[in-house]
Parts: sequence; C-alpha cells; structure tokens
Amino acid sequence: MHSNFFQELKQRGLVHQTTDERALEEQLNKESVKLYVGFDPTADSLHIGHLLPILMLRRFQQNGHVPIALVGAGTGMIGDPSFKDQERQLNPLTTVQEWSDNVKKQLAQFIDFNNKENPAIVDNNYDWLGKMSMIDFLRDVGKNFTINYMMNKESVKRRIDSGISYTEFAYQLLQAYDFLKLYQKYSCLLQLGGSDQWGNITSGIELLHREEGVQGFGLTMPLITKADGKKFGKTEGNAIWLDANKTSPYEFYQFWLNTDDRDAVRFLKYFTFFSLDEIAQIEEEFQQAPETRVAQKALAKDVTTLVHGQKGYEQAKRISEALFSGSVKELNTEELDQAFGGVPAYEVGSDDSLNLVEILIAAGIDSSKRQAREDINNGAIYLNGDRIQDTDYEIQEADKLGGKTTVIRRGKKRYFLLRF
Ligand code: 629
Repeated sequence: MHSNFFQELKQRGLVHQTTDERALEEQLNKESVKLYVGFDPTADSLHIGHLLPILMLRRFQQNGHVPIALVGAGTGMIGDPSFKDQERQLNPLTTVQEWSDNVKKQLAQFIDFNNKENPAIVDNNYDWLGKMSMIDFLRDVGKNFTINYMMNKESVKRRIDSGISYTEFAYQLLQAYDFLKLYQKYSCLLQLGGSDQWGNITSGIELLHREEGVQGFGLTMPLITKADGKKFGKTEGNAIWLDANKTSPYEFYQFWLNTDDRDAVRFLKYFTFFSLDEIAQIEEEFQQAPETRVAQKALAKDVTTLVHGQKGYEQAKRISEALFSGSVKELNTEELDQAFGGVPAYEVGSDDSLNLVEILIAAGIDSSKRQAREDINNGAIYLNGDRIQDTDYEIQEADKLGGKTTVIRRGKKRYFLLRF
C-alpha cells in the first residue's frame, strides 16, 4: 500500500469527516481495504454531483484498495431523506431497474474489473433487500436501533416539522444493512459518501459493531462550494449529466472551462489525477498569468477525458476553438450538432426563398425586411463565420455544411441554424 495515500487525500481536501481517523489511516497503510459507495438510481444517468465519490473509488483502487460500487436499486425503491426537504416520489420497479442498468454501466467506466491484484466489484442491493422479509428486517436489523438513535440523525431531525414518512425514516436502516451485507459478502470495512451520507454511514458502522463485533469505518467528502456562492454542478438550473446524450462533451468541457479563478486550483485537487506537485506547478503558472486560464484548461481537459474519452475531449476542444474564432466551417456534422444543440433551428422548406433577407425573416432572426437589410448592411450577419454584406445574397450549396446545415450568427454570439 502507498503509505502516504490517506495524507494525500487530506492534502487534496477530500476528507471532510472520518470515524476513528488514526485507526483508519493505520488500516489503509497496513493492507488492501475493501470500501464502498452507494448510488441510488433516481434518474436515468448519474450527474456531476456523483463525480467526486466515483473518482474516490478510482483513487482507492489506484492505491491498492478494492472499490465496490453499489447500485441501490433496493434503496432506490424507498428514497433517502438525507438533506431532502421533501418526501420523494416513489418510482415503479421497472423504471428503477432501467435506471440501475444505466448507473451500473456508467460506474463501470471509472473502475477496473480486470486488474489482477485488486479488481473492482459492482453489486446491487436489490439482490438482498428485494427479497428480505418484513419479519427478518424487524428482528435482525430494527432490533439493533432505538427510535431515539434514529431520530437523532440530521436527515431525520430536519424533516420532523415538515413531515417524514415511516418509509423514509426507515431508510437509514436499509443502508446500514447494506454495509453489514457487504462486510459479510466481501469483508468490506469502509464506506465513503458525500457529507450528506454521514448519518447513514454511521448507522451501518453501528450495525457492524453490534452484529459482527467489528470496527467499520466511514469517510465523507466535503460538499463542493463555489466562490460565487451558487450551487455547484448546474448551469442555468440544468444539471450536468455524465451521459453524453444528456450533456454533450462540449457542454461538459465548457462547464469546467468556465470555473471561477478562485475555484480552479481547488477543483484540480478534487477532480483530477494530477499529482499535488503538478498542481502546484500549474498554480504557480496560473498565478503569474491568470488570463491564460491554464488551471481551467488543465481541469477541463483532465475531467472531460476521464468522462468522455480522448475523442470526446478533442471534439469539445475543436468546437470551443471554432466557436471562439467563428470558423465553424471546420466542424463535421456530429460536431455541429454538439456545438449547436441548444440553438434555435429552422427547417428550410422546398418553397422557402433562399434570399438572405427572406430567410432571416422566415427563420425568425429578424422581424422585418427593413431590419434584416439593416443588419446585413451593418455587417452583423455571418454565414458559417463569414460576414455577408450583400442584401441580394442567395444561400448556395456551398453554404450547407455537410450538405445540410448553415450556421447564421447575428452580432457577436447569437447563433441560429438553417437545416436543409
Ligand atoms: C445504499 C444506498 C447504500 C449506500 C448508499 C446509498 C445511496 C445513498 C445516497 N447517495 C446519493 C445518491 O445516490 O442517496 N443513500 O445520489 C449520493 N451518492 C454519492 C455521494 C453523495 C450522495 O450517490 O455519497 O453525497 C453525492 O455526492 O448524495 O448502502
């Protein structure tokens, strides 16, 4: 084992809370430890809020430990009340199972199952929770916990006034039982999670102690904060998903590239696999010339490559450069789709005029001929990056990128598409 691994996690700022830190560090230095993180399938994809724990699994594996990714199809049928203001809506089993498959595939991307020394494990708690009887649950699990202990959890306390169902109240015991089960199945001794998971993790440690007489460990990661005080992981209210069909690699790359100067170095420590020495070098360079955005570029490159592969990163970078310089002609159809996924598109019909003034109106870019002519004369209209100042201009075959798309820009950065 790499004896400075735990210290490195701390230096990276990845350790928020642990149970019995000294014993945990000793254990990690002594031998290969099995550890797990659980993910409830509450949507058809994981998102950027799951990335830190996923990368933790990877970090532990790289340092000789055995990561267990637990898909929570069983707990996903119930709903974790931790730091949720409202009761969750129950999803049908078929939906939860469909989402579980996606989640499992996504998790598998980040950990190595073919590693000879310490191959990763993936499991699903529906396998045991799904068939556990009510009587077994109440006798074997519930009997170990007092109501008082359960009510003292932050996740429960903050919901007492607004209301919490018996179902969600019981959630912590399901997660506790998972820890016990993973200990029995694999000798798993450590559970990781975000700081919202502390209460559920400590319930598991309690159960391990009572049922097996062993000391389990818990480690939580910090909640990611941003210098501007806004919530991490969203742009204009939309989540950043790990699924390329929900958030394109280009959007994903842009999300990281737009990191605030004040957050960039901290995020390099959290989300990348650069060593602390490498990060210190980047930091120095960045401080001397913040306008080069070296920190953001390194961050965006590393994380995008990790999630979307080398090709995803390279495409995202090409698209970003093309949009920055305005030379969209160099992009292929796939890249154009990514670059302009959210841009208004107009389907050009066979009886539409191809005259530029007419088409600006038909596509809703300008609202009158007068305005369209004015825009063209003023040099505000660009076709595929080229300024057109001829009001009699007719769209030509050569303007259809890949034979089907024309990118119109009005002013500095308002984009529209014509689709043929
Ligand atoms: C069964 C289920 C377990 C252990 C954990 C779980 C899931 C857990 C939970 N986690 C969040 C989730 O699923 O709800 N009860 O979305 C999420 N997690 C990753 C991090 C988290 C947490 O997947 O722990 O803090 C987000 O960063 O919110 O036996």
